[in-house]
Amino acid sequence: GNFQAGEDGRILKRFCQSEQRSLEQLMRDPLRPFVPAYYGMVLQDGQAFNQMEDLLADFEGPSIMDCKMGSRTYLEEELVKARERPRPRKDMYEKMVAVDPGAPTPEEHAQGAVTKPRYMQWRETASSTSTLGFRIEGIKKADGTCNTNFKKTQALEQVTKVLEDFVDGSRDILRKYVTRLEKLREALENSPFFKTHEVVGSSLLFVHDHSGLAKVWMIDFGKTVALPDHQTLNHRLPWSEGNREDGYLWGLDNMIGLLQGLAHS
Ligand code: 4IP
Ligand code: MN
Repeated sequence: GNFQAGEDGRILKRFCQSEQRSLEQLMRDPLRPFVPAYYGMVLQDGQAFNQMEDLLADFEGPSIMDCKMGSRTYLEEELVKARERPRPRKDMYEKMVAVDPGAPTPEEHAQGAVTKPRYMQWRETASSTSTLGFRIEGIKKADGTCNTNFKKTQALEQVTKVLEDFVDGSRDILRKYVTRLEKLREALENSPFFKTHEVVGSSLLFVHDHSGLAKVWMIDFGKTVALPDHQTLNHRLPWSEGNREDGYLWGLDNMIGLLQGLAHS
């Protein structure tokens, strides 16, 4: 797996250069309160890991949700690579057919394979990534139930129901999540790091427990990359190839609106 037990209050995640670069810079950015504290690279049995804060440490029997943010989930460079030298992926074809046997084109069925951007774009449109700028990836609740079967959770009503179930209808928890997300949005809008980085494939980790503690953090920076000098992103504009927009804030606006609606319903 990607993770290994760390020291008390810390976790070890398989080393990734872009994640390290991002976490190092985020430690000196207004976003610092919204990302796991970074403790540097460590070697264990010849394997490299990024050591970071265990975000679950302060919770008692937490309920956890992972939402992948943004309207695009692959890097532009992957699109270029796939165009120059298409690499048919059988594993991705199989993941696609398992969810929707009708999704591949006749050519793709004949090949038994799809390219990575094709798979990633299909995932975006089958889920709420394309329509809302975020998607639910997984939920583990305090009662022990676990669900990662959200690949076709797309419609607003479906997403809403999942969020409501995640908090067991608690207005108190919803209000705390909204407050935290509004502070995150403010930090994002004031963050030099965010302005100058394409943030793709990054998630928001929602955690709450029965004591009423509810927090959200940004995690997963493996596909967060710096823009060329002097280029900045708006994070709300639609993506078109070359502009590198990621739709992160568009997705966050939608998420906050949805949770606010639930909190006041
Ligand atoms: C996965 O698809 C995720 O999109 C991964 O993204 C991606 O890893 C995988 O690509 C892809 O197979 P499913 O979630 O539908 O299984 P993330 O890590 O952001 O969740 P990358 O490499 O893009 O980070 P491959 O090429 O690693 O298989
Ligand atoms: Mn990844």
